[in-house]
Amino acid sequence: MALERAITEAGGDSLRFNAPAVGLRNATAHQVQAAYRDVPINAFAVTGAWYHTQDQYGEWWTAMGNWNFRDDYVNGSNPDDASGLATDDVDKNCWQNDGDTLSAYDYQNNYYDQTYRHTATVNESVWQIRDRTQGFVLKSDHGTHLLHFRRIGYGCDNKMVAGYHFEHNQDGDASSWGVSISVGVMSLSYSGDAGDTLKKSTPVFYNNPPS
Ligand SMILES: [Ca+2]
Ligand SMILES: [Ca+2]
Repeated sequence: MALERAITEAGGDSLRFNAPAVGLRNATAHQVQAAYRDVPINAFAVTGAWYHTQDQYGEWWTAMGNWNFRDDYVNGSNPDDASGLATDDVDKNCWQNDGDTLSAYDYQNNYYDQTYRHTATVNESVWQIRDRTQGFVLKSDHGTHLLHFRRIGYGCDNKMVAGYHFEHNQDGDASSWGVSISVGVMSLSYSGDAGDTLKKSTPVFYNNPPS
């Protein structure tokens, strides 16, 4: 708030500014600074899908979530971002959790390894992404989050549902967060200041088992 403080000291908040880049006219210094600080709604997008794999080693349904920042969005900072994938209706008589993975890349597809598993249950997977910038590049520009189920039996209807969630945050000081997640929603509780956050969720998505 250095700008606002300087303006207050120079004569108060009566000064008005135009900031067309963030859609503001005749705004106070405080409003302009807040608008530039917020994470823009189009900073990133999320998608989700199930895919099916079958080979000589077995058969799997995999829930997949993807996030992708605008290539020109370059702001990564504390706290860690959150990538969350949740499933439901997976009949464990036929399908066994077979692990989760997350892969992150910059916009030129260079792999970024500063990602950490936060929570893994039989139906859910949440990872932390240490979003950082280097040379005007966001190291975690995009990535893929997978949760695999391997067939262990027959006789189920094999219908499954999933939801994918991604929360970006920046310029906070919280050192950690806790999470609750379902296919419909993911909620983070930060240990301190979250900074500015933007969360996006896919609609719940279904697999398409052969009948
Ligand atoms: Ca991108
Ligand atoms: Ca962050």
